[in-house]
Amino acid sequence: MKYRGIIFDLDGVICHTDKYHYKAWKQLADRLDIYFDEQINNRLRGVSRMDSLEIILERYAGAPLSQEEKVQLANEKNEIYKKLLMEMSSEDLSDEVKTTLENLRKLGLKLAIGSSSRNARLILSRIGLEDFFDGISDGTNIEKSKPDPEVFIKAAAMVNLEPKECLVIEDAKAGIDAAHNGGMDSAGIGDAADYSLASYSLTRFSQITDLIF
Ligand code: B16
Ligand code: MG
Repeated sequence: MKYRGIIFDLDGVICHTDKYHYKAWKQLADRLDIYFDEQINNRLRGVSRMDSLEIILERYAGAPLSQEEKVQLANEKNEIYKKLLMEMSSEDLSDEVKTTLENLRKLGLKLAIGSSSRNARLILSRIGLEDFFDGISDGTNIEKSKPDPEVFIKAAAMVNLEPKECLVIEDAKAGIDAAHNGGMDSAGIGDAADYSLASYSLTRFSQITDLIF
């Protein structure tokens, strides 16, 4: 086998939380009278919460905000987002993703999460995967967010593998950059499928199995 472990991004790869991020940021943006649309929301893919807020605030015309006020705004968005996550259930895990994960496990591969989200464990529990992965590296155990490779290097260490023994699956260009910066192969899916820095391009999640040998 070419790899001994697979590191999966969470949002946009294992499941889809974009619509909840969108609704929560939109509610905050409306309250602050900031223009926000789906196109701006797309720029938030894979980006940390505070960096996402900075993107939203590019169109803010009010008085300058202190760091403390920014943290409060990010918290406000997160509370709205967490309430929306309660709408998620095991039905938000597709049969294709579930079956592919089970097949990869049967091949003896270590399976880990490498997500920027500080809500990764909550999301995994909503979709019934809280105990499935061999390692979960997320926004709670990193100092630098993607495109820094820290989240993936820590995920590899959690499953006792060298980064180069792992394949990263990502839907965000920042995530493909992170894998590249960590010297890891990556497969782009969704928004990152056509990104030139990705080692492979996926049109379907189930194609991951074809990349192992
Ligand atoms: P949170 P991923 C990322 O997750 C999302 O794609 C991105 O939109 C979000 O801003 C980021 O997590 C932080 O999320 O506010 O929950 O900590 O794609 O890296 O799994
Ligand atoms: Mg993602």
